[in-house]
Amino acid sequence: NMRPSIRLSSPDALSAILYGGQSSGSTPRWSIRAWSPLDRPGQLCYARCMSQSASPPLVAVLNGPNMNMLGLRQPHLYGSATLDDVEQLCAETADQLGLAIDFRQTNGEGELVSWVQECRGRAQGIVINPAAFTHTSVAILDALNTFEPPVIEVHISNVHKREEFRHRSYVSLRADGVIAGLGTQGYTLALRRLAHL
Ligand code: DHK
Repeated sequence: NMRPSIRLSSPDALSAILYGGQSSGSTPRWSIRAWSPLDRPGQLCYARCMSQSASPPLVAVLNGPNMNMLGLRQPHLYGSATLDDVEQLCAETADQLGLAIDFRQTNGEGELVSWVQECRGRAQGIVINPAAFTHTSVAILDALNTFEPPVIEVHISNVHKREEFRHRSYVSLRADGVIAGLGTQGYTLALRRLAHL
């Protein structure tokens, strides 16, 4: 039962192996398997293979107030990377994972609520850093509760190591996962998690 393999590279960072087997006649039977190089070795992602021809799953990466000041604001807490740097990091990671992202920032609570509502039926996941609204906004929690796919809450700083009022998160009542204190890497880890769900 010979199983020769041919490695193909495709433009969207997926690789594939063609398996050829001899059927009873002389016509080879071929099957194609694809996986993302970022997945654990040997893990085959048939779902991604199936979706190769369709558009990649969309993840919204939403940022709340003052995140536009990243790189300038309290660098001892938030680091020196700017929000543009974070967007680029997310875009690179999404590309590797076969995801598309819609990366946004707003200082307005209502706008963030509207963006979450717009994700319904459009995005397959949300990564959200609601910033200060995390600790105050029932409206953002309610909006997230209208969205069924996975939601990951991200905070650059470790909010639990900071003031008491930052220890409470309304968004955590909805989030499927919470990442805090891992710096801007938290965003890429959230994308990785969504790619596996
Ligand atoms: C960002 C903010 O702006 C704060 O209001 C949050 C969060 C923490 C962060 O760590 O990314 O309390």
